[in-house]
Amino acid sequence: MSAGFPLYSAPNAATRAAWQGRIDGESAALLRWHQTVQFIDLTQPLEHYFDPTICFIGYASDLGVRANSGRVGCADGPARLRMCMASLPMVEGITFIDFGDIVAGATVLETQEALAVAIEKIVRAGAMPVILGGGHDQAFGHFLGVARAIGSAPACINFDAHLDLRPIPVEGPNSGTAFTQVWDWCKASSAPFRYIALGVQRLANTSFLFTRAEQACATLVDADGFAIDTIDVVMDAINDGVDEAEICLSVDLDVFAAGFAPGVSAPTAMGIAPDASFRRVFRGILASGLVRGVEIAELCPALDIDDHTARLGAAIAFEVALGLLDAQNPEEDTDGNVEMDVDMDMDVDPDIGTDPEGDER
Ligand SMILES: [Mn+2]
Repeated sequence: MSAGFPLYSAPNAATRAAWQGRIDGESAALLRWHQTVQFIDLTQPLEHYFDPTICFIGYASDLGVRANSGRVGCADGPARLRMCMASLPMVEGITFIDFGDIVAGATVLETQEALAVAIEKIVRAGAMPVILGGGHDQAFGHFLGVARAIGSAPACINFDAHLDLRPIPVEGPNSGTAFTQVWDWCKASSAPFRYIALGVQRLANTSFLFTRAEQACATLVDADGFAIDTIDVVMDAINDGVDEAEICLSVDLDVFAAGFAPGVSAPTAMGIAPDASFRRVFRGILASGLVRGVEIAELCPALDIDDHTARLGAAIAFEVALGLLDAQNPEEDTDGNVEMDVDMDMDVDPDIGTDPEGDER
């Protein structure tokens, strides 16, 4: 803990212990994330990161899930994600830093504010924060930190079975209210609320919540939208919703079907698959170069089966690293399918699957 950085826990022995994994050698071509990740105390002055840099910060709190009557345990999510990311192969050109964790305070609001302080500092230093969750109440801290750093309201793109637009109870916010908080913040700041919810489940939200989404002028793509032949429609919808703003990108792991993501507070029977359709959309968003922060939310290790959900979260972090490279080098179309137009035109090439490099990863 530190004055100015409330509820912050700098990388410690447990943080380092999580980053253990296979060692094939020390040459660049053999390295894995755990061999190169740096540990930095966020309370220290940061250099400016001119090269692509991913900064992990854990949101080790399930206060919001508890307050939302969900199954608790996601406070252990950050540690498990680190363990599953440890042996991922190095992505050349990306620097990885672990800044430790935000830990739960007395209230959700206080914990969100602590995250916002950390995110603002990371974004101001020119790096890409990747929040390791943690309850989805983290999304408001994420938004707030980015908004303060860039001086405007970013768009929120949220892969989630749930709309997370619940009214805020008198007791305070919870894991189902983060985007209501963003909406309220935007109203209070006379800023547009740009909310794009992807993979939304009809059965996971009451019609009251869909009405609220309509009132908020949110862009919704339901789970059926994630088919290879509808990606261009999804991309157009995202483009329209983002409206050239900078982006906070959120992945609530319960957007995926329970078979892929059992280790979440609220599993989704018919969720989307982490397949090529999802990956093309996810990469397309990152390739825009407008993403200022990413979060992986709601991993609950105690409910997981053989780390399926934790590994999926780690795989998403890997996609972020690849996407960040794509965003840096838009002319090098390593993906092979998504046009990386810096004008935020994330249309998909109609010749899907014809590029021999397209399926390499
Ligand atoms: Mn959520």
